Amino acid sequence: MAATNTAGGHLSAVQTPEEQAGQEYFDRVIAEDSRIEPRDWMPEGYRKTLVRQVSQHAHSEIIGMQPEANWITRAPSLKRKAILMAKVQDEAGHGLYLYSAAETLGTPRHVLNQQLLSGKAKYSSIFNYPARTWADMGAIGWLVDGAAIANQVPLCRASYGPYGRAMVRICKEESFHQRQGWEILFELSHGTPAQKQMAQDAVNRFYGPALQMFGPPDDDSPNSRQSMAWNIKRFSNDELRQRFVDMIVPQAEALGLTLPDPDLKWNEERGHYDFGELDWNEFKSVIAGKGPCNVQRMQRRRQAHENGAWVREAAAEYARKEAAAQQTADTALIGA
Ligand code: BYC
Repeated sequence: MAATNTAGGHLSAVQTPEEQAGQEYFDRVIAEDSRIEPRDWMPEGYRKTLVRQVSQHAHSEIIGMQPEANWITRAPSLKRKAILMAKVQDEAGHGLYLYSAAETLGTPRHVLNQQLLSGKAKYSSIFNYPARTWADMGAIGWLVDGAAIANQVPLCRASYGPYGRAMVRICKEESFHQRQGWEILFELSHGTPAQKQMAQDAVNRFYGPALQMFGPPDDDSPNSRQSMAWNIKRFSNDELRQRFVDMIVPQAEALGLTLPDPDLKWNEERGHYDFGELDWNEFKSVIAGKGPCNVQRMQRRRQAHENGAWVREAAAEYARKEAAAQQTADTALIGA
């Protein structure tokens, strides 16, 4: 009969001596709050959870390029265009670090990619909303990247080494992204009344979906408990959401903008801001594929994948030729 240990690992009666030793090492590393590395033994559930979370995160970065790429050609100045292009390129980089981290767990990149293209794998709900105006670039930077930072800074300490290390670099770049969003909104909110209104509209549209990025409420989050026991997640979805709300309320005041929640108010007793219930039916519908842009986002991704086929073929052919040339050189060396 299988039993579960404190770290959520599986102490099965049928474990081989090697597996038992691996399990003991794993449990010790988790208890010491240290790191598991790719060659270490790990429970299947731990590996699966990480592949799921890390690859979904990678897919989010890649799909997340679309709403902003949509504004590169319409950015209001050369400087803004250059900054936005750099940001979108950073998202591609984040996707690559994360796919690489996921690959160290044994699932090849093309399989992960296939899971995205077939619609089997999820990506963040937030990227299924349209970016309607230039102010949305500000709201995405400030709120979406802000939420991403609040969620991802604790992931720098995730127990799986390659994931935690990838997150360190990602978080550094995300803080620049958030600053650029803040700056766009600050300029608009201190511009003409029409510009200020445009900034307010963008914040009104992105506030709720940004808060939903942290995932469902804790009592409706099937994965949190185990992920926290394994030191993958350090805080629950609701804890991080609260932390984010507490952070953005004074920032909104500094921007001269309001957050669209009549229930938002300081709670002296809790030492936190109270905030209203989010629309969880909308959240469920978006992650079920029925958000405003799900179909468009997936169509674009599939099209981009097909358009990139010649690059993959050329790279594979180049690698084949290099390997053949190397083999010829090695043979010549042996013969000499
Ligand atoms: N959207 O048990 P739960 C970025 C799913 S990229 C869609 O709480 P977990 C950025 C969840 O996957 C932002 N699905 O799950 C990029 C699970 O379904 P499955 C992405 C969501 O894993 C470009 C089910 O709901 N960030 O920041 O413990 C430009 C139950 O949830 C969402 C990351 O991926 C959602 N919002 O916690 C700018 C960070 N929320 O898989 C910015 C890493 C939940 O069981 N990921 N689901 O079928 C995490 O921290 C965690 O995976 C989550 C969810 C907090 C997201």
